[in-house]
Amino acid sequence: MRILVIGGDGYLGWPTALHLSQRGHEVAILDNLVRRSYDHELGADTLIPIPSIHERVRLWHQLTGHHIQLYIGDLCDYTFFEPAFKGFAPDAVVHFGEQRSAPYSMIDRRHATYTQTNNVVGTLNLLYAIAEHAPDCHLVKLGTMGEYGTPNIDIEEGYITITHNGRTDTLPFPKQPGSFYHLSKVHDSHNIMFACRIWGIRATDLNQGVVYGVETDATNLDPRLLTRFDYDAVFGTALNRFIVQAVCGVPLTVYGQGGQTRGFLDIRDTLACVELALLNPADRGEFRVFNQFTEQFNVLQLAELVKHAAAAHGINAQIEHLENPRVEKESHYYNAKHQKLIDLGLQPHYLSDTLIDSVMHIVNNHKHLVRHDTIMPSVRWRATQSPTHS
Ligand code: NAD
Ligand code: USQ
Repeated sequence: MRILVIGGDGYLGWPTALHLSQRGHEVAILDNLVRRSYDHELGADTLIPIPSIHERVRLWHQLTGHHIQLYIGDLCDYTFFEPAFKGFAPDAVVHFGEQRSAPYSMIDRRHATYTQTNNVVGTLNLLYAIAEHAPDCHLVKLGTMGEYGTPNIDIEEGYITITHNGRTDTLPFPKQPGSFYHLSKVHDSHNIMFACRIWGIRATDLNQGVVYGVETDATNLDPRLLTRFDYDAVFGTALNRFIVQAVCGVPLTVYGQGGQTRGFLDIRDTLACVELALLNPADRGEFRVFNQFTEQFNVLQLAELVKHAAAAHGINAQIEHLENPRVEKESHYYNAKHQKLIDLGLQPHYLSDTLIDSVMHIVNNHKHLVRHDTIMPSVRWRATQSPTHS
């Protein structure tokens, strides 16, 4: 297949592009490298240094003989994107290319509007390009489990069958997202569903949980191929952050009671799920939703798992309950279905001490690069006193 990976310079996009290239697909990466600019803005950096995207692709070619084509530019700029899309003529597109941090979207008005404009307009451009130039192309879009929020009922995979006043219908599952970022994903889902209905596009929305881990088969071929690793309070995600904190002797930053339950998955399973979606495409006109995670944990359980794994290395990690900077339920019912990818053949990598150990090992090798001032949360959901200041 000819597969365009949008956002292929990011945490998940880069290893996915390598994985698909290794499997013999013709892969192109399209990215405007804005993720690297967020780091400059925030004074943060990936813990694992990453070469430029041109260097990465050159190295991949040297090591494996596989060529990855590069398109550097903005998905939101249709004068750039349309010719790039037509030139590559993909059979499938994997769309990772969005601003993906909830705290970043909550910094102020400017960051909220940037996030929603970037994400919603980018996806709309992609939908138009598919409809106009490659109507058979399969869109595999990275959504998020956070679209659903934490309702007091089981979460289904995309749709729920409801009987109301004696009539029954199958409708999109209700959405109660927890940040302007998560809301951008909800808007995307509605736009994609509508495009499938009116233009007959085929699309799979992968409502992914929180990803942890670093290494994949392809990136392990050479240390310079490793993907980025974020641990700062804006872009770092829970488990990755806790591991860095344990290695650095900083208390693990559990927000509030830590009862917030989420779906989690190993980065290797992200790659496997995307590949399964690509190999089993949606039908024309179908908007398919898969819940993409393998296990549920609450935040305190995760911190305790890290504390336990750290003890085996002689580290006495402390857990600190910080005042929660977010507005979210800290104790709630959570039972999300995640059967469809298993039915397609997913064999999950469950979270284990071995995985935590291997991430700890990599983190330890880069410990001297940790920027301690980026660890504590600074973005607060309710912080805005005067919404006109930005
Ligand atoms: P990331 O920020 O590391 O990568 C995103 C990439 O997209 C970056 O390289 C960035 O430069 C690029 N990009 C952003 N806007 C663009 C634009 N307008 N044009 C071109 N390129 C653009 O994020 P990630 O962690 O790899 O996540 C990828 C996707 O998966 C996101 O859509 C995210 O919402 C989703 N997701 C991530 C996680 C997670 O835990 N990391 C969990 C669930 C869902
Ligand atoms: N949390 C802590 N301490 C920390 C960091 C986070 O207690 O130091 C808590 C948060 O309050 C939240 C939970 O851990 O309850 C998850 O937070 P996170 O930062 O790990 O993940 P989140 O903000 O939900 O976002 C990440 C990705 C996003 C993706 C989402 C999947 O950044 O792109 O969409 O995971 S999901 O959570 O299923 O919506």
